[in-house]
Amino acid sequence: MSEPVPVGHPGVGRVLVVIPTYNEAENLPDVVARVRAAAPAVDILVADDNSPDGTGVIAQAMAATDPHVDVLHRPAKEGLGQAYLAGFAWARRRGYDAVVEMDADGSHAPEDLPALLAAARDADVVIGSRWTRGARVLNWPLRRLLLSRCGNLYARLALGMPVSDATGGYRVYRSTALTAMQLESVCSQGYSFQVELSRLAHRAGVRIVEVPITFAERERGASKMSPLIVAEALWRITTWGLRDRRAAAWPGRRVAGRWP
Ligand SMILES: Nc1nc2c(ncn2[C@@H]2O[C@H](COP(=O)(O)OP(=O)(O)O)[C@@H](O)[C@H]2O)c(=O)[nH]1
Ligand SMILES: [Mg+2]
Repeated sequence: MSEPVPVGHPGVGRVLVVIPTYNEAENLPDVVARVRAAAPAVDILVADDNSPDGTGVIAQAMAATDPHVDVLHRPAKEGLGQAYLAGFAWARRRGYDAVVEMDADGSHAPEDLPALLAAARDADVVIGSRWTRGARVLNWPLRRLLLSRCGNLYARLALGMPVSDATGGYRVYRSTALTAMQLESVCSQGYSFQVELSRLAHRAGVRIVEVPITFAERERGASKMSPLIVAEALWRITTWGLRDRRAAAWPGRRVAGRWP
């Protein structure tokens, strides 16, 4: 009798790369092609928020010719966090063993994906880190560098997480970890989603490892980062930090209300 053929990625299983998009028509075809070349066994889901530039139509055309590519058409722009939650739910319904978060603009090199998946063999969550030894950040303006460094420092101090890049968005989550993290409580809309999931992973006690990546500023299209997104992250991190301190000071006392 022949050996069963392993499905998906060795040691990890079936993997879905979720790529959230809003106006990434110039970038998406290249990124999808690079993912397919770097990791031929993974599947890709483009979670598009009805981009006015036709990104969803381009994704649909790619899905029509490649069985490894699918599209989730969402009716309106609701923020990165909500697009990812919809993508994770899509993956769960189809029984994927792990999901990957990856930006559509080329900042997250698909060529780094095999290293992230290799690390996932011995971890529940793998964070592609810009701020560990061996990582590189290319062509980012000083303003963004400072925002990322200060944001990470603040998140680490406020939330007490041993994670060097809690705001980064190039990650692998095993499905079992997502279940343990209880995503029903997630309330972030923008980029604070990454910090929120780092916090939930830390609190759930799952194994988190960081792998150095080469992060490069996008060459085409515009960033969707805005002062509102920064304000949401600042407010949420501060509120989580205060709640954690209150819970530590008064163990057993229930904190009223929904998590911020
Ligand atoms: N579906 C969806 N994707 C989004 C939204 N906002 C940003 N993105 C995507 O999230 C990724 C990161 O966004 P980007 O603008 O590059 O952020 P930056 O790298 O921090 O400047 C890209 O793939 C964007 O297209 C959104 O509201 N909905
Ligand atoms: Mg970007």
